Amino acid sequence: MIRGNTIGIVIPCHNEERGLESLFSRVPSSVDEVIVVDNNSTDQTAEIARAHGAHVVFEKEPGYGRAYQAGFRAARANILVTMDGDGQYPIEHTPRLVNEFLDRNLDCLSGSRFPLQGKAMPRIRRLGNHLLTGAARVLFGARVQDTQSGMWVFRRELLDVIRPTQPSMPFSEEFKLKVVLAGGAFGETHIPYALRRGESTLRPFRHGWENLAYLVRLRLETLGRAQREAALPLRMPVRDAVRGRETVRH
Ligand SMILES: Nc1nc2c(ncn2[C@@H]2O[C@H](COP(=O)(O)OP(=O)(O)OP(=O)(O)O)[C@@H](O)[C@H]2O)c(=O)[nH]1
Ligand SMILES: [Mg+2]
Repeated sequence: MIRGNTIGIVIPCHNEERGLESLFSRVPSSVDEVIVVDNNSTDQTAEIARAHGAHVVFEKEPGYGRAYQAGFRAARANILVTMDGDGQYPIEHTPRLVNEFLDRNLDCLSGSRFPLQGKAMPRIRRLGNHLLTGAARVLFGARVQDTQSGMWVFRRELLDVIRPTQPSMPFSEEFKLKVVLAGGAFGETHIPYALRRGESTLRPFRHGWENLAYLVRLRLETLGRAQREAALPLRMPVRDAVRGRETVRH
C-alpha cells in the first residue's frame, strides 16, 4: 500500500524461471499483489511464482499483449505496475515510481531505460529501440524517450478508457500512445536496466517490423477526428474518467 493505494505488479512470462527468482528476491514490502501470467511455459515458471506467493494466471494463446490482458483481468489493486519476468527491470524501484506517478498527477508514468547504463542492451536492439521511438515521435508528435519500455505505472481504471488490443509485442507502444492520443497525462522517469536472465525469445527484426507496422497503422486509424473517436471510443480527458468524474466526449 502506498499513500492509500493498493499496488499490484503484473508480470507476463514465457519460460522465465531464472528471471523470476531474481525479481522475487527484490519485491518491496509495499507491493500488495504480484500477478504472474504463465504464457505457455514449459519450465518451472508457475511453480516458482506460486512458491513466492504470487497469484498465477494461465494464458494459453502466445503473445506479450495477450498475457498482459489476462494479468490485468485478474488484478485487483488500484495502481498497477508492469514488468518483464526476465529480471531486467528494477522491481525495487516500484515505490519510487508510484510516488512520482502520484506527485506528478499522471495517468501513466513509464520508466525510460535511456540513457542506458552498462551493456544490458546489444547495439542492434539499441538501434531498433531508437528507430521505433523516433518513428513514434514523428508520427504522433509524442514527447517520449522509450516507447518500448516494459515498466510503466497506471491506475487500473485507465484500461476501461484506452482499451488496448494488441496481442503481441506492439502492446507496450500501443498502451503509451493511446494514453497520449486520448489526452492523458503521460510522463517518463529514468530507470536502470539490467542484463537479461534466461534465454531471449525476442526476434529483433520480426518484432521490430511488427512494431513499426503497428505505429503506421495506428497513425492512419487516428488521422481524422471521426477516425480517432472510432479507434478510441471513450476519448476524453482521461484523468476525469479515471478519477470517477463525468466522462466528457469531445
Ligand atoms: N517474446 C514473448 N514474450 C512473452 C510472451 N508471453 C509472455 N512473454 C513475456 O513478456 C516479457 C517480454 O518479453 P522479452 O522476450 O523479455 O522481450 P524484450 O525485453 O523486448 O527482449 P529481451 O532482450 O529478450 O529481454 C517477458 O517476461 C516474456 O517472458 C510471448 O508470447 N512472446
Ligand atoms: Mg526482456
